Amino acid sequence: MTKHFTQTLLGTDPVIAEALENERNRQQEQIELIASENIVSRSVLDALGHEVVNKTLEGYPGNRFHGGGCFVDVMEQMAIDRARKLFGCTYVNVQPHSGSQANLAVFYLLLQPGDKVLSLDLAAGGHLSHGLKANLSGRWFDAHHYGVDPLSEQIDYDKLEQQALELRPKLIIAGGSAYPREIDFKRMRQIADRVEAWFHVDMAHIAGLVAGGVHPSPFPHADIVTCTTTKTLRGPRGGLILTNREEWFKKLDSAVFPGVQGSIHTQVIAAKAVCLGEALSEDFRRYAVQVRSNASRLAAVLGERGLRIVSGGTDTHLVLVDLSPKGITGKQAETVLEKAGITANKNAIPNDSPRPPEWVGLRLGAGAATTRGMKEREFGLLGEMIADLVEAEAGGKSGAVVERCKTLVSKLCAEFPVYRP
Ligand code: DSN
Repeated sequence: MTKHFTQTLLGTDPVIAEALENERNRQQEQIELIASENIVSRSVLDALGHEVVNKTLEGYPGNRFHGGGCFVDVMEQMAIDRARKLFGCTYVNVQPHSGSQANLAVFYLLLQPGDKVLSLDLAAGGHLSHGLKANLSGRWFDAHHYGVDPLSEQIDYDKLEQQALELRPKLIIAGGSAYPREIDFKRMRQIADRVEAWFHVDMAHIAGLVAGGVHPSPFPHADIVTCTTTKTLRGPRGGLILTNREEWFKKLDSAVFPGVQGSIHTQVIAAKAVCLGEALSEDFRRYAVQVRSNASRLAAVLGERGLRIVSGGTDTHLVLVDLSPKGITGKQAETVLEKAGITANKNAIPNDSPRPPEWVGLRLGAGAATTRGMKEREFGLLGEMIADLVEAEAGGKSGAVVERCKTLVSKLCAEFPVYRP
């Protein structure tokens, strides 16, 4: 046998082997609060690291452009069937390489360049693939955005309706990456119907909450739904497209391949099937309930400690903090948290500066730490630590607080290990 098949990474590429080991340790030793992250199961990792990665395939189960696809057909069909059951819909495409690719395929299916799109503003929690000028979706399509009410910081559906009536968009998009509240899909459907627009829900962040029954489903209201399998759904990096509109089934197949993608990522298809199977379990429903409860606890403690929570709370896994009353930026908060071993990210809040270094938002998510087994008690402690760190940073003297929090973070990480006991 050639050594190609026997040498380990440590032997062939110690630089990358070491970086991977460091990343593994980082994940064990830091508490992950980035809202788009989670920690996949050992079974999902097994699928991602499998020899199936070697297989090239285009097309769909039973109708491939290459031979040798019979086992991947089983995996892809299983992923499709499980996603259908999980989300209660008739068509699922499991091939998109990411959520952005899934969204691009929807644009490809429904729009012509120059068509009008109405989506949530990025600073109000939208997503770049919904028409940001710097993204292809904003360059090739005429994207307009709705915001949130200045007082409630939640979607103002009456205003959105007015905007839709004036604009007459071809597509209205709900969802994004930093909107912490429940979305009224029924109301948005009514608005879309009034202006004869298609209604697309991008449930990337909340897919796991929908699957677990703790957030209303976009079905039956949406014409089309996209998501990632990554975030609260706790699977591999990749996207899904779902619909019940039979007239689109074949067109959607073609929109994904060959419309915007070539061959599939076979190892990811296998891992998607695994994560979708997991999401059908009672354990996952309990997980989703715990995620929401943990996020609520985090928001409550931060609020009690005098931090301003955008929209006053959360209905999801996500908490958005406005740091402007404390006089520090999101970047400063992100940095001081990381020094203490807590990973989070700066984020725009409604009406924030267009310049990321000036953003005053801090986005926190409960998905990953809940997977480690942390509950309300630990999220209460995390809230206290975050408040202490923000105050210390605002006061210009964070050293001692960072050291104290680091010790507590280490204890929590040891108590709730990742992969290895
Ligand atoms: N959309 C980005 C986020 O929410 O962090 C990545 O998925």
